[in-house]
Amino acid sequence: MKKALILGVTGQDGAYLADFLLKKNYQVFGSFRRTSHKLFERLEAFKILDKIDLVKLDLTDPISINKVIKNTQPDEVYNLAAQSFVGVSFEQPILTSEVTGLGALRVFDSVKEFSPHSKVYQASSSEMFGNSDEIKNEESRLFPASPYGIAKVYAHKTAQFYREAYDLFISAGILFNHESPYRGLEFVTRKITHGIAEIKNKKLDKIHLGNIKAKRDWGFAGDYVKAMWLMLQQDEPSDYVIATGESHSVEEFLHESFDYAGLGDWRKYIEIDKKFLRPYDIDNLIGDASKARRELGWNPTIEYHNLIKMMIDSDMEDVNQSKK
Ligand code: GDR
Repeated sequence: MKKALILGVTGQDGAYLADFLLKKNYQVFGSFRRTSHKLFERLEAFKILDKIDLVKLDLTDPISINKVIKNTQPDEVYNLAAQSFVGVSFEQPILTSEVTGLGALRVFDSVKEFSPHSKVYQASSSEMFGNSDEIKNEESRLFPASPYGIAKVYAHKTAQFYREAYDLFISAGILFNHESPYRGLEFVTRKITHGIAEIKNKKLDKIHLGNIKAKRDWGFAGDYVKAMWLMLQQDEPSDYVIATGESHSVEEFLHESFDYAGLGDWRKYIEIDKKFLRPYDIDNLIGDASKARRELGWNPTIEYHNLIKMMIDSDMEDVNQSKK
């Protein structure tokens, strides 16, 4: 039985990936960090909490990382742990660099010292590219536009360096935005779909948003975790862009979501609130996943329109259930 260690198993991607690997018969170790909010709700929703070997680990604490890597000796390590909210990174740039940037270095170094046979997946991000009109691929220039993006570039470059210098198998997936019914409520897609369900049920009057002109390449998280796994099944490590190849603005997302929910004109329900505007934002991101299609045989199965339907249907069901 293969052993996988998922760092950050309590997040959206952690839950989808754990479910995927359990179905492939892996023994799954999942790391979590002590926090005050509901930690395991996604794993409970997937009904896999009791199937995962939970281990306590904090990316700021190398002793905890070394202990877990040494004791588990995983075949595959997935580094999904991060301070992953771009907006927060402007307010907490040092914490973001510590966790998202240096945290990755600590993981790679721990693997080098204690489990060099492990194959490692590093969660790199489209946020590393910053602003420019070109469609991004693995060779595109990195010009990050947030403390989060800068920390991800540091981790990405460190992954490439450890791969070359120490001959480790480290692959980096440059993932564009990926959403699902399990997306955190602070991210814009889920904030909208969850807000719509609450508006329909008269629990909310308006959704407060920031820059609704921004465009993103939105895919389905369930498809994207499969790409992570495929990267570690190759003979050689590499970098891969994972994206759908089309982008839509937050405005378009609003239009389509409110339309599908039968609420009519979205403008009646949206208020722009300065609080949600970032000091600097990326206007548009589109990825070219040709390399992943060619080398991994990866393809997204759920596109934008169906993603919106899936998220709204799920949020409507949750709100209706909480009424019972
Ligand atoms: P992003 O996702 O920053 O692209 O990073 P997010 O959903 O937070 O923002 C997308 C775009 O929507 C605009 N926006 C708002 N965003 C939020 N969160 N809340 C709002 O109220 C709001 N109004 C407008 C943003 O300004 C932005 O332009 C995500 C994260 O998952 C990262 O961890 C990951 O690396 C990248 O995707 C790929």
